[in-house]
Amino acid sequence: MRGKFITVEGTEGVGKTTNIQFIQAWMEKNKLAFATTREPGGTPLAEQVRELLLAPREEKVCNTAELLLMFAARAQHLNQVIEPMLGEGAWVLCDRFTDATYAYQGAGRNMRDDLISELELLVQGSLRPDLTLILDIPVEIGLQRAGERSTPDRFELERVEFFERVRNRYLQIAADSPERCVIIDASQSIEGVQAQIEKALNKFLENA
Ligand code: Z5A
Repeated sequence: MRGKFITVEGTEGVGKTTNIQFIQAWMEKNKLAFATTREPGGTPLAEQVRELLLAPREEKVCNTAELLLMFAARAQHLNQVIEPMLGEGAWVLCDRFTDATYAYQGAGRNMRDDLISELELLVQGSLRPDLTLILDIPVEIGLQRAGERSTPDRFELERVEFFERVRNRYLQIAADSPERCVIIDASQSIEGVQAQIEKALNKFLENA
């Protein structure tokens, strides 16, 4: 049987990394074969593209180049990791996927949704996540959390308004796809956030 594809999304510092560890433990507890991966990245080539995308640089990266690099990394990741794992029956847990492109390149960079959906069709065909957990938090809190943790990458150097647009798009995606997306209130304590995640995962597993 084909595996399930679960993605975790949200704005900066929302706690994806922290909670992906919790989801891994939940999968082990439920004896599910799974692989954890991330975007951009997930293969040696795609990780190199990630480095290109995240490194702060003096040269302005044009929006089209950024969008194409995201989908180039995704094409490789799908071909080398995601599709084979799902085909073997493993669940795939992915830190960000195409919802991030609609949120960051679409809403953040003001790129047209129809261009993104054409690339989505080219690269993914009909593949979409089975479940997407959208961790939601006021932008200032997320940026504060992320800032305390590491030096900013090229995206984290953006203004607050950029991340407000990203956050609003994620909320819109959740409203448009309620059968796939669950919003998690990530402003709560780590225990509170993980209780919400566990509830969503248990419900998904019951129906899987
Ligand atoms: N990007 C894009 O533009 N288009 C695309 O299509 C894709 C990506 C796929 C890299 O993503 C960048 O790529 C991203 C969008 C762009 N922009 N940036 N930057 P990334 O996912 O690798 O990077 P990130 O969003 O910055 O994630 P992050 O910095 O790794 O943050 P996080 O994983 O969400 O947070 P965390 O490390 O788990 O937590 C941050 C801190 O908060 C840490 O100290 C925790 O201990 C703490 N924390 C976590 N939860 C809590 C709670 N509940 N209470 C208190 N403190 C907490």
